[in-house]
Amino acid sequence: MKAEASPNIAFIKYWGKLPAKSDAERNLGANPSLSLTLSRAKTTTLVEAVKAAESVEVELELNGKPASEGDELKVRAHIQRIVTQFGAEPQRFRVQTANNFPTGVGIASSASGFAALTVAAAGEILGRDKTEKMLREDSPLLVELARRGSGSACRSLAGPFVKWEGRVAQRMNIDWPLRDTILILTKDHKSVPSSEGHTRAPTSPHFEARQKRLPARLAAVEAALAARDLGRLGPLLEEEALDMHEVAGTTMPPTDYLLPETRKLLKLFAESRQRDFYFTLDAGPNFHIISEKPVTKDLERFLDKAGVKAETWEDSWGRGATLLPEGA
Ligand code: 2P0
Repeated sequence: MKAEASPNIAFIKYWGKLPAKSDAERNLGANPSLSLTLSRAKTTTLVEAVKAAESVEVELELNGKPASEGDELKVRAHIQRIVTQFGAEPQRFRVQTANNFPTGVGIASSASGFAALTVAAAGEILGRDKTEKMLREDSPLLVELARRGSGSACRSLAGPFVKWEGRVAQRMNIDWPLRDTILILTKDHKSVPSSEGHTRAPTSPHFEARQKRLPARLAAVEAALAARDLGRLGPLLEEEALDMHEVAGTTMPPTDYLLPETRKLLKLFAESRQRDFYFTLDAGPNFHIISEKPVTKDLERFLDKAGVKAETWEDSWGRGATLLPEGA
């Protein structure tokens, strides 16, 4: 069956995990996080059982090409997890997955990837009706499975705003059509995978202080969202992005995701107080610009002033993962 999911961009970031003694405890965030699910950027994933097998087997195609052994192992482990959870028979699965956006550059492709994989595999194993019901009801089981694949994936099942705390990820009762204009400064793959960044996070001398600051910041973000007040939300987003990167940049060894061009633009943002658009950053050097109105023209002026070149990807709020109709 085929499923589609979009990445999400965190307003309060998951950075650091609780120690896990079993697969069931995988990817539990050290702190709650909250995100905006996008709609235009999408991962589309087909999972098809091709024949009975003694153990779960996977043939994986990524963006139209055979995948690396490492990626195939990760996908096999995830499908195994789903087969075990639903008590299904092992089979050989054909998995074809493609992104319509650049991969590994700070547009959370592991979130959309594991959300789409979870929904497509559940659809193939349980059938369409049961899976669609689980999606409609924000099934804790789907949340659990997606999270074990990749933490942030549990926030891509629903939208537009999802809060993830411990084992629970739930859509918030807020409709606010926010935009995310992504400034792609580079399409190079990040040098340190997020999973490694998470492992290093507690070694930063700022990690504990960040954990202490987060409850108040999360509450302030929730209040600004409820009031649909961008003037209140924006500065909190920027503060949070800088806080996460401060932690990442001071771990042992340091994980500096930012480029000189990122820093030039950060300086310009700090100098420009009067604006109706605000930045956040994922685990990468590219900016996510959050606004209510289109801001491409303002951003062109910003980039010119900083002497920085970037491609833009205009996206906006979405409602989460879906199964695609037969034949799509
Ligand atoms: C987030 N990020 O909250 C944070 C902010 C990146 C920066 O979650 O190891 O790919 O697969 O659970 O979810 C990226 O980490 O990590 C991430 P795993 P994931 O969106």
